[in-house]
Amino acid sequence: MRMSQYFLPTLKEDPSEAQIVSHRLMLRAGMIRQSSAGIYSWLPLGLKVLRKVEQIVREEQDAAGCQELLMPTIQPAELWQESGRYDDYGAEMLRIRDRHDRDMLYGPTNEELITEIVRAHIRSYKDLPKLLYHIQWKFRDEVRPRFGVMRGREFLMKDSYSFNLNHEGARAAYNRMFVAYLRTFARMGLKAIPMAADTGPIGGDLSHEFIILAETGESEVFCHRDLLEFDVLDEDVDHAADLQPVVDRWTSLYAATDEKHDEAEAAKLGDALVNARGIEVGHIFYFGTKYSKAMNAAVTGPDGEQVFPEMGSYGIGVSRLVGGLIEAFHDENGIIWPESVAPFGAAVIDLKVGDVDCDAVCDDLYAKLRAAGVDPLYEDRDERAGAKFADMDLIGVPWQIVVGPRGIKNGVVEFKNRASGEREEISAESALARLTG
Ligand code: 5CA
Repeated sequence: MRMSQYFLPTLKEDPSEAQIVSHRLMLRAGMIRQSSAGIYSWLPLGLKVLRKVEQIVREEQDAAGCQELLMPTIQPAELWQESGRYDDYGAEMLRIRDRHDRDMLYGPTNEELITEIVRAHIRSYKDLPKLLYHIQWKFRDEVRPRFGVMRGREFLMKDSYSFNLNHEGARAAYNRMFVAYLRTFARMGLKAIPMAADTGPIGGDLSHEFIILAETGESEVFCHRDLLEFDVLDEDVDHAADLQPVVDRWTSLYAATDEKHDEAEAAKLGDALVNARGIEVGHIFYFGTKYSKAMNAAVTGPDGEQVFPEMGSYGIGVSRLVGGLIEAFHDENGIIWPESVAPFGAAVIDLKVGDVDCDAVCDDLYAKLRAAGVDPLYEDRDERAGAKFADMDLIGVPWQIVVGPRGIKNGVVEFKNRASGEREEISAESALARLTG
């Protein structure tokens, strides 16, 4: 992408409405634009990151044997009346009436809709287990939408639903999602810690929130210091195997959100107790037959009897993760994207646009990086060097190749790493080789 043509409305000044760094940087980097309280448009740069995050989530769901489908955002009220949640959900639910006076709603979650689909199509125990997910916009009329995409009213969620014949099967599905979540967040460079959590309006008695630690997090959390050192990517994960040992390892040390915090238990940790603030990026629930019974979604069991599938649901805040990533990765100059979610793989910065030699080196680098699939951003605007550096640091592309007339005379470009700030003078060919392996 050429900067001269890119729709990237960056801001020089800090927007006054933003209270936390991720919100401030998302506005300054031209990633989002608020349309009304807690509702945002995703501009090209923001959307690129959102899609990268979404793709990692999708790959790990697929790897765990979860099948993608897509349910609508607008749902009929009847299904929620069947489950009993139409009234329970309260003012957070956006209720709509269509032209035929039918009560509809903008889905805050999808337990009812997925149960209706399974009820219609799955009649026999032979068709279980099933693990299904979608990535779809949700609406919750939050009392206090704030912190940009962190607590929005409209937000993108990945939600999965498991249907099993018995408790053991349901627990295996829960474990699969537990491990898929650890892998998902780790691939984004995030340290997400599973913590015992409350179930709220979703229900059930087994639940974990996945929390990344950040000063601006909305939840107060408590955990054993050693959990911060665990790394799931070190482990060989086979989703077909029994994952209980992996889950046991991750839940062997104390970790709880505020609501589940047990002072006496925590006191036993002494100095090893971390009391911090955290951002909930995922939440998984096991709630047995709560919805299958209420909605009469029975299957025929092996002996012809009626069995209500055991269910769980598993959410990831896809749009919230974009803010969470910035909370975890930034400095005073802007965002520092981990490579796995970076909007562009590298930037080529032409310091003297119009200079035949600079333009030729940059054009060549840009073409070769594109051909190699690096997805480069080409800073080809006729701007001051200072402004170019500031914008590039702000939007956080992991690698920058700076091309100027002085370097070209010596046969070198500057190769800069955004995260470490380290700069090296190397040939354009070496820079290319570094990025294309
Ligand atoms: N049905 C279950 C699991 S699919 C469910 O809805 N769980 S949830 O309420 O915990 O939401 C799942 C995830 O969505 C949360 O962990 C959080 O990361 C994200 N989320 C929830 N509310 C918001 C919000 N207002 N803005 C942004 N993300 C949100």
